[in-house]
Amino acid sequence: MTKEYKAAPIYVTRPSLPELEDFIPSLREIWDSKILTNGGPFHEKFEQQLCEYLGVKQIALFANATIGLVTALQALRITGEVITTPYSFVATAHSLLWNGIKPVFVDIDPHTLNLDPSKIEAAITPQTTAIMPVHVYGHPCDVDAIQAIADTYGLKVIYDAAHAFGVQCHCGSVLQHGDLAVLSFHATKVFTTFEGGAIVCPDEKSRQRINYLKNFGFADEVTVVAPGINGKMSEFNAALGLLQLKNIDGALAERKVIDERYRAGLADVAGIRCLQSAGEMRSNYAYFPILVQPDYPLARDALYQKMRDQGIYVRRYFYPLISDFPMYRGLPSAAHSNLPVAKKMAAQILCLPIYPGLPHDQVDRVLELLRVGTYLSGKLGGKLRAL
Ligand code: T4K
Repeated sequence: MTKEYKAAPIYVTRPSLPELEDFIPSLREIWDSKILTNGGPFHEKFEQQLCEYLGVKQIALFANATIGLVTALQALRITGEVITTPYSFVATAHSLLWNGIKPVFVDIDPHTLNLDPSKIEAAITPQTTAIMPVHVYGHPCDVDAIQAIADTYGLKVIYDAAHAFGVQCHCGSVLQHGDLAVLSFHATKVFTTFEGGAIVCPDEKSRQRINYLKNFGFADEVTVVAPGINGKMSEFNAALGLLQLKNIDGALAERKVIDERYRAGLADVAGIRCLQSAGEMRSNYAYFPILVQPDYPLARDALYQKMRDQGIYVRRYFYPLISDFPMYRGLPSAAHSNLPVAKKMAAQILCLPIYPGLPHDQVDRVLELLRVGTYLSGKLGGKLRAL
């Protein structure tokens, strides 16, 4: 028998915030100094401490990751065609369109759901100038294989690392890979500054160009070197970021416990596949994606609806595919025949709630509901999928 739940809603994520009292002294400092933005003291300190925490050389802070992606492409003077994944948040491809670049979609790997390196070469044309892969859910791409292709064909690599805060691969921070990597600090991310983002750069020269570009192109008071944009992070976001750095390890540890609880609880549920790590040395447990496979008694959308009816706001990240949105679907590379794996995965994906502070009995409530599908199916002789 199903149980009637009248509990509070459970969202796919909730931001992890410091105590308000701990933020007040920073706010007072900002009020007193009246330095609100344009690279103030909190901004400078946050950049420094982020580099140390993440183990990277240079960082340029941004107002959000989308402006970061747009600027990264400008900084590297990318034009023509860029190879990218259809399986991501729409901002990835939008950053290309904002630069007048044609996205060329390549299919994904069925295990990691990241861009499949073995399919990249066939998509390269004389117009290709770069590859924009995404570390989806914070699982690292096959960075070595992608770099080898980029080196062979003289392409730049810009990682959309919006999900990859704190992730380490075989050689340290995954953010060191590629020519540039772009982080998001949006409210829904493992590390949030309300809104925010950053570009991880290999050296001071590239950071300098990025800093000009994010400040209207100003190199000094009277010199404008490029048609830059306003992508600056404010002092408020930077001050919050500094506080967040103090709590991030605890937050990741809490996520890990929830991740393990889901995995243990789903191990014997037929038709539900949990995504495995992509070999990272340190994960950030940013999302908990499951694949609802054909042998699960409910179709993915029926399960999605059933959970929402119970106040559990799971999400279908990333369905629909970017390549199915109107501004992309006319591209030859957007054809479903070109993206069979992405199409299949987008139809099966469901992201379960995971965030620090999510009570374990709520995780169990989610698990119970996932098991109810199996129970009901038994009662109905496996006919539930057709209902
Ligand atoms: N690249 C990738 C791969 C990305 O995933 C993203 C963003 C970007 C680039 C661009 O990064 P930014 O320019 O945003 O820095 C969310 C986010 O808005 C988006 O940032 C994120 N990816 C994407 C995966 O998810 P929605 O439309 O699903 O968010 P929303 O508002 O429905 O929030 C989901 C749940 O989170 C809510 O049900 C409750 C909770 N929530 C949300 C917000 C905004 C809160 O508790 N508090 C909040 O303030 O897009």
